[in-house]
Amino acid sequence: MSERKAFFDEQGYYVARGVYSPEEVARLEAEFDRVIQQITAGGPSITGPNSGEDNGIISTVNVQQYSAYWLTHGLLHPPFLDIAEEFIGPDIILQHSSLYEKRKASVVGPFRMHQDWSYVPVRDDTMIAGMIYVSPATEAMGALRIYPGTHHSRMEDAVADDRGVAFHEKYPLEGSTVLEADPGDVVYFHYRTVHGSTSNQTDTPRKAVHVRMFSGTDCREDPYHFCENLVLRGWNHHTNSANAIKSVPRPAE
Ligand SMILES: O=C(O)CCC(=O)C(=O)O
Repeated sequence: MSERKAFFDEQGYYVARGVYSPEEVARLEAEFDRVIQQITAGGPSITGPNSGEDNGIISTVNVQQYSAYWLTHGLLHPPFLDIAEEFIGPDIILQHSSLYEKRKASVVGPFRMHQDWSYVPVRDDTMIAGMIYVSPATEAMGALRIYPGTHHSRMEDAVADDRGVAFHEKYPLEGSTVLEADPGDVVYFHYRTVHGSTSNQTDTPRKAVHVRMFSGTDCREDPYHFCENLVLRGWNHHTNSANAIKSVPRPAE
């Protein structure tokens, strides 16, 4: 087992430095900015989940539905997938990606501590995120924060909203480990790793794309939950002629 894999298995995260070259980051950032322009053209109300003027977040899911360069040179970038493969094996399926631009704001949060598993549970818990940075992410800019080693169990109430009062008392934003990063770095973390982030206190936007991936031998607990189901590497062992269609109709109740 590689040292990287041993670290990831024990700590639930890994910060990979310089996965993308400065030239690649420049193009990825330009296309990131174009996405932001496109989704804000009609005003902030058309932007995606977690967006809000008060929390400084502009977001959308699925950057690969906007930009071919992000698909071919971001998500399919061989060094990016080589590291993911060390963690979840040779069959890598895209659940979805999330683009977040975090601008200056003064709210607490905007991502209170949580685990991701309850939002997209998969049977064998192979889901990870690879968070690709195309800007710097310092503590003041609201870099990702985690509690190392918390991925060993699914915790109930580990959600970012007010349902998990006891959880938020146990895992406050203060006291967590800040994972600062440079453009081109990737922060990988397991979907049970407790994570969150504060708002950006600076005038420099923090720009990142989270790529959520699971093993092709694993499968979603809820087959009706939205999923790109795109094979980034290897094989999807659970695709069949019924679920290969993009939108699976929910049966009538
Ligand atoms: O981008 C961040 O700072 C955190 C995002 C997050 O926690 C999430 O998408 O689950």
